[in-house]
Amino acid sequence: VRNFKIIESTLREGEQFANAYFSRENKIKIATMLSDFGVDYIELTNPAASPQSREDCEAICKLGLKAKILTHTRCTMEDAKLACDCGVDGVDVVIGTSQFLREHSLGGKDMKAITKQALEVIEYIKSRGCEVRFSSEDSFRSDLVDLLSIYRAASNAGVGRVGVADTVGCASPRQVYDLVRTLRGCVSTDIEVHFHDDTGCAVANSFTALEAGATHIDTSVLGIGERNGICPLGALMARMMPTSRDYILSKYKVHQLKAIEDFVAETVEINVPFNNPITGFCAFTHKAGIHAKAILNSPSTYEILKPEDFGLSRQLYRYVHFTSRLTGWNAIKSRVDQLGLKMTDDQIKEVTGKIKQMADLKVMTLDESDALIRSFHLELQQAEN
Ligand code: HCA
Ligand code: CU
Repeated sequence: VRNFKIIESTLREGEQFANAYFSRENKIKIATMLSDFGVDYIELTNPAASPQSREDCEAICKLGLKAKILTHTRCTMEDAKLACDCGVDGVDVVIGTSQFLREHSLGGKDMKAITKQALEVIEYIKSRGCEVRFSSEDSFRSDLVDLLSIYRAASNAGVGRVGVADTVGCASPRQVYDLVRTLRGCVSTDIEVHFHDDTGCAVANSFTALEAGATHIDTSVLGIGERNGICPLGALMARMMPTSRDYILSKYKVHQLKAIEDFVAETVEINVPFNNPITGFCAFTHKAGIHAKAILNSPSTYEILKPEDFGLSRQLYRYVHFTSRLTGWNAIKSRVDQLGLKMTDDQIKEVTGKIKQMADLKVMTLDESDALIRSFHLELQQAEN
């Protein structure tokens, strides 16, 4: 899988995250960082949302970033007009197609009325010289015939991309594969996908969509978005590395990922999750004796990702865990070396035994384990003299 594009929606979907409040200054900083990182598109909140949203959208369009600027609107003429007036490169329009949304959000509109409305809006945006993407909302709970018909109509009307959105996060990877594959056979436009993470499948679904022929993936930094969010940018990078490392490294400055995540986390007042791919605090920490031993010989034994690829130094990350009942003597041997002490293998095994005994009784810190090693070493020296 390669040649896909990223539509980075931290400044749209991400603004729908419960904790998100982005000042103009922070929006500009995030957009600039993302553009430098290499994302292809940056999607901004609908300018119709508020006067500030509109002014911020205009300001970001004027920055002249490398990434193309999109905004995201309802499928109405008023929204479309306002969006085009802001100077965006493209407009992502979306309209509900599932029974749920047509009944509860769109006042009972039928597919015929929805299609007619969509075609008018598409025609208008094109006439303004902007790119246009047409997406259904809640695609996976929509009728397949309805979906394919409206995508076909949008494609005939000349949209550049059609979008599939798992608005409620219900889709499984296999369903995603089937729908995207089917759609791939029906339209010749690009295909964008947008996956919510309610059931933990957003990254897998994004990857599977690419395998099925999708061309554009929606992400946000740390996955922030409505409810528990969408496919995270960093996790997608991680997912692509084993299969497309050269492509990813040639296109995206992945060593900037940590700085971007840290900045967004700070802005929306959250911590980077402990189990975050790549940047979680223990993403490259090895604990069990067997793991630590092998890692010390060769990291690739138990690591599919290289921290160095992401500009993360081994020193910064607690690479081997030295202080638990699972710690093996090879790990302690490397710690003894790091501390600049000299011991025989038998002595190291003995002190490892002491660490394990202590770790059975309490949670040990690195300092405590180091102290234990040092006092053991001191006793050895005293015994010698
Ligand atoms: C929503 C809209 C959306 C749109 C996705 C898209 C969704 O907030 O409900 O236009 O690609 O998840 O359906 O984010
Ligand atoms: Cu969404």
